[in-house]
Amino acid sequence: MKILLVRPYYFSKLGNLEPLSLEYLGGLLKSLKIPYAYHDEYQNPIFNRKQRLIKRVIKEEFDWVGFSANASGTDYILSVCSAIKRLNPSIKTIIGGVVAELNPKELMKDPVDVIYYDNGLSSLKTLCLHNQDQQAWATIPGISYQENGQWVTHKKSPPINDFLVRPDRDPFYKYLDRNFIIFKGSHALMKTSFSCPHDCSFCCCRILNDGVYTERSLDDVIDEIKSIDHKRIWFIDDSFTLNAQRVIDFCHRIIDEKIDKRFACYSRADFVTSHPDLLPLMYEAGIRDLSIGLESADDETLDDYHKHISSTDNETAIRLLNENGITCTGLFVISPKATRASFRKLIRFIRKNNLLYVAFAVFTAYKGTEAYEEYKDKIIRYDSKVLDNYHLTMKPEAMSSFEFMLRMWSLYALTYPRILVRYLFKTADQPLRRGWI
Ligand code: B12
Ligand code: SF4
Repeated sequence: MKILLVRPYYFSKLGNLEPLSLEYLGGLLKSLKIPYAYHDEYQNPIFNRKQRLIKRVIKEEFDWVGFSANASGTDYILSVCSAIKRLNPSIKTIIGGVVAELNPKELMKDPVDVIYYDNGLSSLKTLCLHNQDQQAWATIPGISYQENGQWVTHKKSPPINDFLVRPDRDPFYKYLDRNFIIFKGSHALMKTSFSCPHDCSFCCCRILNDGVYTERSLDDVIDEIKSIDHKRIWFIDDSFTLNAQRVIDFCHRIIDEKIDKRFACYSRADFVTSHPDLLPLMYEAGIRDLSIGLESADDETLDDYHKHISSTDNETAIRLLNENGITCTGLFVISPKATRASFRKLIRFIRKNNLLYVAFAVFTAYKGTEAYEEYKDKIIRYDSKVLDNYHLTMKPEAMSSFEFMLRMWSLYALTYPRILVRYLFKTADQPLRRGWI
């Protein structure tokens, strides 16, 4: 078995980060001594990318090609699988990732050999060890494959609270000079917990791991942190602060063991407002950046999203973080119900609360979420290309699509110049500071 691990190209100017999903697969393959290579399209020129990938598969004689699929890459992945099969039908194609896990039916197409949606990597280990013997696949949980022209689907393994292996961080170190989060510098990625118990209607993260929130052991987490040769780490847990006691234990371990790193993570406003006393400890441990799903400046929209947090709570959270020297990165989801007044209100909210770092996503009802069930009849476009939070998938209720997108991009135009100037003046990491410089 010789496998090529592919991350399809995606549009993003806001960051260039390691393909952690593939690095975990690489870690497993390395432990099994199975030859593998990475093909990260984000690091290659975009033109000719399909031909380049297919040429590499054939030239380097890979007999398996594995793709990590987000909704925005699915159509492309399927078209590459078709092209590979046309050239050499004996090459096996396997697809994993969020789409496989939440929506495997979408991938049940002829050029696909295996869909991998299991929790964790133990089934992949078994599959790698029995890759030639399709009869042995019959007992592997969390996979789907064709048998006599029919798709066979297997139940998943129970939720996991650990990966079997450490990621192989070769791609991270190899492309470190290109690695960045806009205006925040390079970051290594780490995942220390799985899923989220909250019920935000648009969120697909909460459905992963069968919707069960679990945590890796702190010993293991600390051990991995020490093994990463980089100063800044971004915990990409869906929310790193769901368990306050774990946050406290984490901070004490970092401080006691004199680990000198800077951490960023996702969190919720209600954690900050319920535990303001923990913020100085978090700062001391090196946690300097909390990305918080503030979502909207309107309470009705927050209710609509099932956020269970009010706009006033969001304001309190931003103030508390600013006062404690921790950057609050505000993440907003712009609803198709947004009116002109709500766009204006959002800008006023950002200015009033001295929020520097912000990111805006167009509301997208991903399959598998509650929002999809609510909005599916209103969806007018659902091809992969538009499933990237930068495009509309349904008609805005209060204005034309053109005006909505214009207002959406204006949000960036009105906020990013200030971040740029503060970044250039090296004051972007001083949350209490107001103004442009
Ligand atoms: C970090 C992150 C990013 C980073 C880096 C992405 C990356 N690593 O490639 C950045 C910021 C660049 C990013 C960009 C985007 N992201 Co993003 N991202 C995430 C996040 C927070 C973590 C992903 C991750 O690395 N997890 C850790 C790894 C180890 O876990 P994993 O991906 O689940 O992989 C495991 C299994 O799925 C499986 N597996 C994965 N791939 C494969 C392949 C094979 C062959 C096999 C066998 C198994 C397998 O094995 C892994 C180990 O168990 C997720 C949220 C989440 N909870 O997943 C969103 C998430 C994946 N992103 C999302 C989106 C929408 C995007 C963007 C479109 C946003 C944008 N407008 O920029 C882009 C597009 C990226 C793309 N590749 O297409 C959505 C996807 C929604 C969907 N239904 O597809 C998610 C779920 C967040 C959300 N909004 O709900 N993202
Ligand atoms: S948006 Fe955040 S808080 Fe809400 S369910 Fe998803 S991960 Fe949890």
